[in-house]
Amino acid sequence: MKKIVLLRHGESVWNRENRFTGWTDVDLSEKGVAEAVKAGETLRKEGFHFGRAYTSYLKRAVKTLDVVLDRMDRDWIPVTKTWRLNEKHYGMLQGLNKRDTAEKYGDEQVYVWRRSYDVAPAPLPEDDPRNPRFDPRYAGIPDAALPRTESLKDTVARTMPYWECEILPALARHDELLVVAHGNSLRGIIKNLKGISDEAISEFNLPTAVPYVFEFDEGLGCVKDYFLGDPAEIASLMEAVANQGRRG
Ligand code: DG2
Repeated sequence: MKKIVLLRHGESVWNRENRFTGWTDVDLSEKGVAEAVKAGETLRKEGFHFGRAYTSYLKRAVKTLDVVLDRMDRDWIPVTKTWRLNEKHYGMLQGLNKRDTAEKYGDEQVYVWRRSYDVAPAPLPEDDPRNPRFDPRYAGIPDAALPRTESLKDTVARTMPYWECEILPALARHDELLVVAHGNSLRGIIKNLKGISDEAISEFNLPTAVPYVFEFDEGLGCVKDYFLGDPAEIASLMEAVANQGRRG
């Protein structure tokens, strides 16, 4: 059976501080590194032998992938980095504390910004130094493709062509692939893989560094999916992610 494992990066410094991150390039926290170690060891014990891996341009994902491959003694496999796997761009929310934002605008508004399918937060102004057009790593990308904010729908519009044209076809050459990315860029991919509705995806939260395995048949149809880990612990981690945007 062909398999693709999706992995959200380990806890970042801004996850720890409960701040909207998006395209901000923050590092892993110590706990995040430990989570990545645990994910790598789990994948090794479960007998995975990835032939290729994919990640974003953001260091919390890149470093998680490095740690995972180190624990699996597979540092040598080809790795492709792409901006298309970057996190949803959170626009003007980037940097704000999620709970403070809920205190100011209310739980419902923050839920809409975090989990609605087609509502995007206010965009970064053109002259904002955080605007991706000023970041040299995105220099080769047409300006019109670079977001100043995104809804999940916008994120899906840039991730799925990459999934369909690059990642899925690589299953013809490799039995197992690893994709290390972000809470929302992965939620969009999972929505498409499982045929989850625009409404139902709002209730799906992805915990950090818990491997999520998808199995594919010969026609590359997705036939089975499951997390690696204790279901009760994973459910509680998912609930904790949901609560990050609620008043205390
Ligand atoms: C988080 C997701 O992204 O946040 O951008 O703040 O996965 O890169 O840590 P990640 C962010 P929520 O949508 O869960 O608030």
